[in-house]
Amino acid sequence: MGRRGMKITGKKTTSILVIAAIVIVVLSGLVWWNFRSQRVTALPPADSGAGGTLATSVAVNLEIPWALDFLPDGSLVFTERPGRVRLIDVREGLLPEPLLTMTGVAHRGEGGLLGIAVHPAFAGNQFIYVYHTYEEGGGLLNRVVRFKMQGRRLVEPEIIIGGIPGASNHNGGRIKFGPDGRLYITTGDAQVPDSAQDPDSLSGKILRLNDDGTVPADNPFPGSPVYSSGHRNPQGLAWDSGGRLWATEHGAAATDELNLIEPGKNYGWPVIRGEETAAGLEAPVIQSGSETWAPSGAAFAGGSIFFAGLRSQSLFEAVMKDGTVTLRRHLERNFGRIRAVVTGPDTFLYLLTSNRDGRGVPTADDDQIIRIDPGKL
Ligand SMILES: [Ca+2]
Repeated sequence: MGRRGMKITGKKTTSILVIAAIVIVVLSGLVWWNFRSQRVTALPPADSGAGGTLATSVAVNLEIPWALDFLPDGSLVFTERPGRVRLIDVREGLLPEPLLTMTGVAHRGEGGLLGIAVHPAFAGNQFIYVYHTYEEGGGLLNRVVRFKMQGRRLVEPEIIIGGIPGASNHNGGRIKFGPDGRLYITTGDAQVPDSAQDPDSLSGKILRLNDDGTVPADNPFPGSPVYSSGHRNPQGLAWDSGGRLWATEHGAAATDELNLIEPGKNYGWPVIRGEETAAGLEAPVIQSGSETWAPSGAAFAGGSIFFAGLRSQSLFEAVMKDGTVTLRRHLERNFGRIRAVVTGPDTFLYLLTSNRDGRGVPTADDDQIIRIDPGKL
């Protein structure tokens, strides 16, 4: 019937059909091109490193990015220390408007808007957690706040834990969900070294909480959020394939540390440092001796713990093999100060530079998020 009908209606219908077909083809092409170009400006495809590209810039002209995490669709959320939470949409790229410009952030010294963590069940609850410094009663404190992502905004702030001692330096600030679904939080000694040894103080600790801020029943000290103590200024957390927790820590004038964290243990600050040991105190697995790494964020990938180096302007890799740990150093002075390293869902490493934090020498593109192919290091 159709073929016969077309013959009957003649040339006019044929012309309309041809024009319609051309319009459809052109529109499809535009949609495809637009989609493709958006993907290119967003996250470079995972195979773009083929042929020798070690590093790809994912975002430029940022202001002191401190932490990042991934949403289930592969988009990235990250903090900028002055108080912004921003989104790199997997299709549209870096959005000019922040998801949130936080009020009440005390951006002083090393403090400000620091850690960020996406809830493991984000697809169901849309929860995103941040750690930030704030001012109260003339002093500085830190807290973790949970938001709900609604469209392209973060709404309904809920304080998960507050009153963590703060200072212009030594605020800790890394937050991450562990494989056990608990939220782990690093806190600094807030420039009061002895507080790291005080079991009743939240400073100089790694804390462990349920996602609503309550204390898990299986924490090492009943009723306390304290998971480990004796830390000076830990800023990196990563779990290896065996579920073991590793943490990086800024030492005093060098003696930076990589520690294997076990519940209830005391990591020694300020009683021991460097190679020193003492009964009841844990020595680091590796430490920097007279060198300064200034280690911050950490990530596990390919059997190694990677960690970012600020003063050292390097990406470190603690290679774990046959029960020994060997340190390798990568990208020295390639990108300046490195604040964090995160393993992406594509198994690439994502680095955050920190060249605009007042201690670096920024280039025209700084600060940046850079994707690294770990297979090419
Ligand atoms: Ca220590």
